Amino acid sequence: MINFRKAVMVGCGFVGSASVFALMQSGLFSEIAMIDADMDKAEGEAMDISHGIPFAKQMRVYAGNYDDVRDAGIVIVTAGANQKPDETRLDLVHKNVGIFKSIIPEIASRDFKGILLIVANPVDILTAVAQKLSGLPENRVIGSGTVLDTGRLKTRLSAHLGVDSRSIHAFIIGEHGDSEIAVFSSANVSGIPLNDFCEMRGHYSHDEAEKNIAEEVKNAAYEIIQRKRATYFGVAMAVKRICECIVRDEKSILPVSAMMHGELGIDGVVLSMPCIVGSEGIETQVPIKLDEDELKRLRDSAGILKGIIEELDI
Ligand code: 6V0
Repeated sequence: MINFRKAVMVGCGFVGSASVFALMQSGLFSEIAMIDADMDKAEGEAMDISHGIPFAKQMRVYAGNYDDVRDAGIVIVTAGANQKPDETRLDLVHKNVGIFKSIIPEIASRDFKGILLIVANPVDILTAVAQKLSGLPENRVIGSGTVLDTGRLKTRLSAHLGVDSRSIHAFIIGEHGDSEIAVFSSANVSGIPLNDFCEMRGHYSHDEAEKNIAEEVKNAAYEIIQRKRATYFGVAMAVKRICECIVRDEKSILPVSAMMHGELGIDGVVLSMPCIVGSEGIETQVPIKLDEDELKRLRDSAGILKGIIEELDI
């Protein structure tokens, strides 16, 4: 029987342990098993995080093994190399595909019935790899995609406009990486078109501001890695938000990595697109409006990812 109150984290490095720390505080799960190639690391992180439980909600966090996957509602994969300074996410592909070849068959062989959430980078490509290696239905293998980047965009716009980031509706779509696209054409603040709201707040140089903000969001990971060698708190909250949508069947719209089947003329490639997310994983994609330039850049982004996927030996 599937237990939606049980999660398994594969990979207990910066991202895996920060995510379990956020999930422990969320009250979403009654147990989280932590798995890592380095067993001591999994044990140490589980011990450390579990000592915070008396200050949150009762649950169990422990070092587990792949048999824990059997009845889990969600398995999250953060195992893999991270970016070093001056490395792109796409530079990680061969290392992390190799790691996925050892992890995903372990999950698939446990007759896993829940949702597989991929976070390791390059996340869109590794989601496609996990879909293929697991043989699970595509809706149940989702990537964290540009949920984090969209959070970064909202954080930046919130500071620019002096308004709560949760009142801003805007998405980063495409690759979680250098070819990502900030969709400003349909962005709005509680229904008010973004440019109108900007003018209400005394900002009139729309093109320049959009260009600067999109660049800052795209380069955020590089800036953080340069300073502290890894990024993990922001993504941990993105992981928590995606798990919330799944466990509570919220049907919220999040830009997760999803397989494209001809939408917007893009086929056979996993990209981050706004999707309705609930207990079945991805229910459906949401066709947000793009202008001509955004659509062209999305198709270019798809072309880059497709070229890489076609070269992989999976
Ligand atoms: P890290 O701190 O090096 O942790 C990686 C962990 O994976 C280590 O503890 C390893 O022991 C473990 N590991 C390696 N191979 C295996 C294996 N075969 N089985 C089990 N465990 C294994 O890296 P960090 O946690 O910083 O990053 C992990 C991944 O997340 C990287 O690919 C990052 O690029 C990616 N990120 C993804 C983000 C997103 O928005 N999707 C954001 C930030 C980082």
